[in-house]
Amino acid sequence: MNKLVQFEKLPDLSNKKVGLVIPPSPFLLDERVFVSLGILKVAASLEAQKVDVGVLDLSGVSNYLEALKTYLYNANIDWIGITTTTPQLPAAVKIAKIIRDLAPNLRLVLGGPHVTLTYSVLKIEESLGVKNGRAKKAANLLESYFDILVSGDGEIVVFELFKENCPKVLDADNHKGAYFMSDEDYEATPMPARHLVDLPSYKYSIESFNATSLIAQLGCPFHCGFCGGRNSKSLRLIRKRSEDSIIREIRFLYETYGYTGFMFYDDELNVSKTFVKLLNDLHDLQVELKTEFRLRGFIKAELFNEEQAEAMYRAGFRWILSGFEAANERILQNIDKMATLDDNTRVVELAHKHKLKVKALMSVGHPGETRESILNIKDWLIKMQVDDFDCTVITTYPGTPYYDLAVPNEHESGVWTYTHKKTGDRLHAYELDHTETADYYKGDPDGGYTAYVFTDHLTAKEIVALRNFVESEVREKLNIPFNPGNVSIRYEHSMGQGLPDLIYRESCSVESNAQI
Ligand code: B12
Repeated sequence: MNKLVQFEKLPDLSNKKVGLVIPPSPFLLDERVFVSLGILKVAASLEAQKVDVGVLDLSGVSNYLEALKTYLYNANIDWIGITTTTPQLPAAVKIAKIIRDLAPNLRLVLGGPHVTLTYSVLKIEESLGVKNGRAKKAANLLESYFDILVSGDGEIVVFELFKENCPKVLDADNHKGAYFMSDEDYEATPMPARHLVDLPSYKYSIESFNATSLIAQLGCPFHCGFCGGRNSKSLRLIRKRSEDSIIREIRFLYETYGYTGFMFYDDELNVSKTFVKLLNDLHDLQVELKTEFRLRGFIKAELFNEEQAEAMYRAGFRWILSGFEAANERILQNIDKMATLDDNTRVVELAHKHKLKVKALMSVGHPGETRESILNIKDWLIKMQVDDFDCTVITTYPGTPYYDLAVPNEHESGVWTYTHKKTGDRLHAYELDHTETADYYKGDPDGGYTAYVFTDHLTAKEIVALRNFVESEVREKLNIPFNPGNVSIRYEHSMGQGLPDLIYRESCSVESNAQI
């Protein structure tokens, strides 16, 4: 039986009104490419119970605090919820301060990946008997800014937020708890409430097909050292929904918005045992609709095979993306990537054989990283003739094994050191206050990168310089142009007064500004 049956026991919520906020991400080159689907899943769950939900989407709004003030002035809501990743946290905190000032009695809730990950590290600290460790301090800071913190799946737990005596921290990241979605719950929860944001203002295309994103399946069972959520059940355990449910969402996006391009944001599509069935169903849908789709998504290298490649092409994939990360066996081992360099090479060959282009996702700043291991990336990308690539400097956010398993450096205060259990290679990271520093690894590639990590062989600055060198060399040799596509929008103040909800639903009320 699914946990959603508890909805039937809910009191009537039809007179309730909730505001949900997507903070800006000024560190992204273009904030209106992919919408935050997680908070829209929460919105959909609320709407299914007749709650009146408004979404204040501040993505790409440069004067977002002005927009927030107007929203608060007009909104008559029962509580307000903000979503946040770690680099969005400084903006989320600024938003929280304004809300505290202007609406001191409004219940202020924070959810999203940063909360989930912070509390997942706290569980590790507690299990090790660590008192007042860095996760505890980070959690205390969050608890000082927000009334309620929600970790994990939002769809079921969100109804607790209407209760007067709601606990300070709601743990929906516990797979044995009442709020954690099973496959059955995942199937039963409504798709993201995309109608609450101005979806057409998010611009993305796949091979000129107007595109949007969706998630077919949750969770990644692997344990790459740089990746957030390896100790979080909601980010780690696979939750599947039926192919029918995925096809329904795609059909809806096609019929409602006219999208024919779909970016799957599943961590890896091919961990699903029924991936090929999904691909066949996608093909059949296009036959039925007498249209063609273009699709894009991530695959796990060592699981990729001929059957998948063939079915992917047939379903409309022309690109695959894979987090190869490194081109050096020892670094791959230090990442705990599972895939070997041979696996990665095989993926590119297999994809090209099936006319699939490859975007190689690479990263530097791993334990034991050297000048040579970074230059290996350049050589491998050029040798494999990849069609596109991305090379970032890693960030040790809370919830990544590089953060969770690090200990204070014995020589340098303010530095934490992760040591790989087998090779003994080390990664050092500067301690950061994530409420203040938008630690990111994808900024302005033209000199805008900051690294907060270093190894025994390379300083943070050297890692950045080598990354920049790899980027420019590979782009030049493979003739891959860099496309910054920076669009920012300004909240149009005069039109906003009195119509706060509509401001963000209709593109006519935001002024498209500054093509930089
Ligand atoms: C799609 C995606 C993107 C897209 C869209 C971003 C977005 N905001 O959705 C793009 C490409 C833009 C992107 C960029 C980045 N991403 Co990203 N991304 C993802 C990915 C693959 C899926 C996100 C998703 O939709 N998940 C599914 C939904 C259902 O989950 P959810 O968002 O967590 O929401 C649920 C709960 O958190 C909760 N919830 C969320 N908000 C709220 C609010 C309230 C009030 C409540 C009650 C509950 C609640 O309920 C939701 C439904 O269950 C995740 C990995 C993953 N599998 O989740 C990484 C992930 C979120 N990204 C991550 C990172 C690191 C980044 C970047 C920093 C990378 C970069 N190179 O720059 C940037 C930062 C972007 C930003 N704006 O902050 C990390 C975040 C780590 C962290 N510490 O925050 C993740 C977790 C990947 C990882 N495993 O490390 N990303």
